Amino acid sequence: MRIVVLAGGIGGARFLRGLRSAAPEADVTVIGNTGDDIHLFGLKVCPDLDTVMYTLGGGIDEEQGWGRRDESFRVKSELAAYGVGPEWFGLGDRDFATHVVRTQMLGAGYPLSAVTEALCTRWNPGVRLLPMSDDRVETHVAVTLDGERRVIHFQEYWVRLRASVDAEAVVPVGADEAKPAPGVLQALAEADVILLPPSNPVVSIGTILAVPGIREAVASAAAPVVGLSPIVGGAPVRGMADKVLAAVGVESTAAAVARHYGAGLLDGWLVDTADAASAAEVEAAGIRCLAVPLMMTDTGATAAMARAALALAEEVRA
Ligand code: FO1
Repeated sequence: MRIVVLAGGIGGARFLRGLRSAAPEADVTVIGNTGDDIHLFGLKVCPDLDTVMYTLGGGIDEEQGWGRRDESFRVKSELAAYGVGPEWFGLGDRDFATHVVRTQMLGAGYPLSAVTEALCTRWNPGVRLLPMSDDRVETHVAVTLDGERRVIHFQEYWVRLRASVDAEAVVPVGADEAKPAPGVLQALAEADVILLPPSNPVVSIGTILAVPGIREAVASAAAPVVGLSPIVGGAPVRGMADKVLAAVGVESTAAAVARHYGAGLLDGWLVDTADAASAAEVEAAGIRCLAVPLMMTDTGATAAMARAALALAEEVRA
């Protein structure tokens, strides 16, 4: 079975771990968000691709969900001693090596998709990890700080400000001109199932869908498309998705997120049992909806979510 998953960072990566456990024989292609990418200290950092790669490859810091396990921050403090920041972004020594290799290969002319494939030969994630695009796309967020309207990088909004101010607009800069990376459209066309994990619907999956051709390829794919709600009981399970949902005028409820994706994209939607009452509203929007536990507390619980998504895909295919 060929499964294609559109994934952001921590939520996407943990879901993929459950999926691999639920369907070990499946051929899984991951289309990763690169809108969170940032250039720091002359290096290209791809947080979501790395989070998927490290999580599936066994190198992730399990507790925080991003960055390397057993990490140290000597390079960062040496840079700070030179007055070179930003200090608010935690790049560790082990992680630095990944960005050095990536930047070196990009500088030598390799596209990000080839670089990602090369990095994955070390980590063996057990999936084919594709960036959504080889072209530069950067998510920016419009905010008002000290009475002044500013547009800042998504990482500054997320990490430095901890989404503490309203996101007035979210813009995937460069997405309009970006092309899907090699293999992306083909994987979607040949998929047996397409899954949208409980990743951020705006800045993760929304950014992937903003690359011209990808939304159309998902919507027109022969495969059933099933998503899992990142909102449980009216709040994001993790992160600050409510802030960026508000920026696009979407309420933070499981049903509102399903309607945001729409019946043109989604065939099936899983909500948490806490939101079982909203299933009728989702079905009224033309999307088959079931309520199952959606807390990724461990790989067993996450594998059960993946099995439920695959079963729903079979049901809507019939
Ligand atoms: N998240 C944080 O909350 N603080 C950090 O300092 C931080 C650093 C970081 C470095 C590399 C990396 O791959 C991810 C990192 N993240 C950090 C996670 C990242 O900001 C986001 O969670 C994602 O971009 C959203 O998916």
